[in-house]
Amino acid sequence: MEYFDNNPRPPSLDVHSETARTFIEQHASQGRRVALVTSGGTTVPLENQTVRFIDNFSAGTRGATSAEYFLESGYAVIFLHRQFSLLPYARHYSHSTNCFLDYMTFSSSGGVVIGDEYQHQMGDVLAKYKNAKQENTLLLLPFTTVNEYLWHLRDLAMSMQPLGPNSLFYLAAAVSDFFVPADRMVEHKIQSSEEFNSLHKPGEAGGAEPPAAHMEGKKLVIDLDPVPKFLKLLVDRWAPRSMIISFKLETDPSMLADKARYALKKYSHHLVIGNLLATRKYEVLLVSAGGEKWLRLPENRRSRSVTKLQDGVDGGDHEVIEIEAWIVPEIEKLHTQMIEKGDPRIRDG
Ligand code: PAZ
Repeated sequence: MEYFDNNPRPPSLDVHSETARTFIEQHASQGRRVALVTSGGTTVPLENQTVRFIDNFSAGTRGATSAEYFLESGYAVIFLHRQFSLLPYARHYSHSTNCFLDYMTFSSSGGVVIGDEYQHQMGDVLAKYKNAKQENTLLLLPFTTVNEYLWHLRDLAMSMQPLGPNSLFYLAAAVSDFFVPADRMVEHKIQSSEEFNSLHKPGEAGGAEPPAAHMEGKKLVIDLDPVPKFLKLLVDRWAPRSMIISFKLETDPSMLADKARYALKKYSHHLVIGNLLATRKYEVLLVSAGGEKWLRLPENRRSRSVTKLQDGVDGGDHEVIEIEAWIVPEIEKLHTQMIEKGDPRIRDG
């Protein structure tokens, strides 16, 4: 594919590929299903020595939470995530709403211990985390840019091919639709002051065209190329025997179902999960060849807490449910059907 001829292979890929291959071989030999979960937003750098970049919205909550439920369901998980976004298990304690230090206190002897009120919840998370480590069922691979993401996705998909239908792609990352191709990227920081920006000339980035991001007078002009439709390639070429689940994020409720249906038709994969930015934590729309279904948490089971220290209860006495606890079993069921009865897309001709 032209994209990979023209955009540089990330230096981290060789080591990540090697680690992933070993991980996949281990789980293939144990007959375990492997899920590649992508998570977090990709960046689009404007300069090669990057000072400025465009980002995509995503905290990584969907990916990190789902990864935990896949692990609980017996999958091994390759967690391809935006560097410094939320991670499975650590997500409960790591982000800015709560500092992990808030969970700690001094014991009577002066040592540091977990506060009594957090012992139970933390012990639970710790046990699952330790189990994933011991069984080597969770592999964390970071990306930052959309280019790193695409190279990793292709490479991991090829490495997962020997797993056949025992492999699953859960594409929760928010991937940029536009990017700056390598031959239109300037090397150095774009100068905002007119005295210096006259140094930037058309063709400076090395290609025939002007740099994708450049100053015109006082204005920064950014002219991005479309990111190639990688989902088509994943479905048709890189992972033709895998179960593939994509996400569709919208902000306009009137568009969500149509866009999700359109994506399913266009890419012919297994499932599109539609979600709205404002309600993504408690409702999603599942669209597959078998039909459509909303998963909606009851009001009294949605997390209303602004801080994680209060997570677990909703202010009443109902336990909070994470919507991923409902999404992942739906997927597991579809995946089992596909493994046992064959790929519905192929049977239906
Ligand atoms: O990471 P998060 O929990 O804050 O958000 C999750 C999400 C909305 C990014 C994800 O559910 C999603 O829809 N990902 C695909 C986005 C897209 O490219 O359409």
